[in-house]
Amino acid sequence: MITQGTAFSLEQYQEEGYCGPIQGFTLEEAEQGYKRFFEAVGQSPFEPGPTDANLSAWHHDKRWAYDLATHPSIIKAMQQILGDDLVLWAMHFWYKHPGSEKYIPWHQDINYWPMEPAINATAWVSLGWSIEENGCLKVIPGTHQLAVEHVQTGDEDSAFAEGLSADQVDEAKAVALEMSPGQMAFFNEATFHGSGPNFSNIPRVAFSVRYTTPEVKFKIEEWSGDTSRIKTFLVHGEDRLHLNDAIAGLPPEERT
Ligand SMILES: O=C(O)CCC(=O)C(=O)O
Repeated sequence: MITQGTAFSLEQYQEEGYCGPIQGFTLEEAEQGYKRFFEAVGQSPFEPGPTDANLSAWHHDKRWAYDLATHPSIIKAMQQILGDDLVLWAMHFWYKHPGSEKYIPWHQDINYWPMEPAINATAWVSLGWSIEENGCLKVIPGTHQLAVEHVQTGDEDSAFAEGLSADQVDEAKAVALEMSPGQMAFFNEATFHGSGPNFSNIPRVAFSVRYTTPEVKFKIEEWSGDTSRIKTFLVHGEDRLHLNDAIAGLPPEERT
């Protein structure tokens, strides 16, 4: 069910490991981001289809993506969660074209990330409609306290090779975060989350951004994925520790 979107609640985030949907962006901002997304993958929003484009780290060189990633409503909530010193370290667009059979298996993000200590807050922003039929984001409240081993999914429709095994996940407790354009949700590095295929004719266009604090060191040499996706941008406050200077990024200046 699409709801109005409440205010960010730190209490809910801390107790349940997530908070949302919240009306973070205006409808105009979301529509602009939606259009920019399709422009960037070379498609018309009226004829959305599969894409082979790399959907990660667009904020490194596209100013509009950087502006989405550092939107004031995201920063405001991140300040409550993480404090004043904020480091943006990753961004990914999550796109499911109409009829896409791919699903995101239940997982905990921290399983894939070598960061120490494990401190992360993710903002997941819906630029279009996210509903059950097009595979909206789902979370399982309270799972953010758990550390669970991941297994091979062995399923070609799974977007990830590793996920949580079915016996670890109580799907009856899952909350489907249906969202209208501009709504967003926050969750932490351990919260169980995933999403189903897109059985509808409505594309699901969203992005997530990952924030941490300067005390976290990225062990980039242990990363098995594409390390060029990881750069640290100090977007608020100060970095007194300089643990990640080797992978520090600068905001793109051009409005591309
Ligand atoms: O968009 C989705 O369905 C999954 C998103 C996700 O796994 C994430 O943001 O960490």
